[in-house]
Amino acid sequence: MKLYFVPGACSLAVDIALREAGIAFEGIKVDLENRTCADGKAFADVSAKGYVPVLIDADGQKITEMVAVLYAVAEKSGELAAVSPIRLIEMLAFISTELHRNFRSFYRGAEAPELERQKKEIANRLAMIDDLHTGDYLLGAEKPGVADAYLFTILFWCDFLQLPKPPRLAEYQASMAKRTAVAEALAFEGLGAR
Ligand SMILES: N[C@@H](CCC(=O)N[C@@H](CS)C(=O)NCC(=O)O)C(=O)O
Repeated sequence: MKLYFVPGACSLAVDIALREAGIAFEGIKVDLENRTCADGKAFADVSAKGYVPVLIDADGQKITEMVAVLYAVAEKSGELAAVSPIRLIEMLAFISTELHRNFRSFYRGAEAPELERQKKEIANRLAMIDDLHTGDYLLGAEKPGVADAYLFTILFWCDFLQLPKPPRLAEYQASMAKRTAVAEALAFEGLGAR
């Protein structure tokens, strides 16, 4: 299995999820500026869409889009036996199409009023997840799954951009950061723990 990733990008969630699931993979770094990959390929040949993550599974199947990639990891890890697939897709879609999308403006040179609008939406959406989050991990699971890896990545971006987080989610993030899989993924991508 291969994962094309950009350090600290949304692909970090897949990196964490694969490690958490104990699924062996080769991580291939993508240089977005030069559109090249560490395996010598042109990024355009790996991803016609021009973004990470790209997961090549054990059968050589290419999977893109966060929801599909993380769902595929959940399927392979056996997580679907422990959580409702519908609830998992619901959570992944919320993080992907609502929260993740809110961060785009910060990387695309948006003006201050637009950034303020996005900050408010991020705060509202994190508060919604905080309300739903009652146990140690999302969806009432006993161990972290793919949605946790995605939420951790979003909280990591909040730190990077100095955005506030609900206190309980900050505690959740701190406890996730202590996990071996998370520490290994951060170290592999050359990112310090926050
Ligand atoms: N719809 C895509 C979005 C993925 C995405 O936003 N990837 C970003 C990193 S977080 C990226 O690779 N951007 C490439 C670029 O900005 O050139 C998905 O869900 O996978």
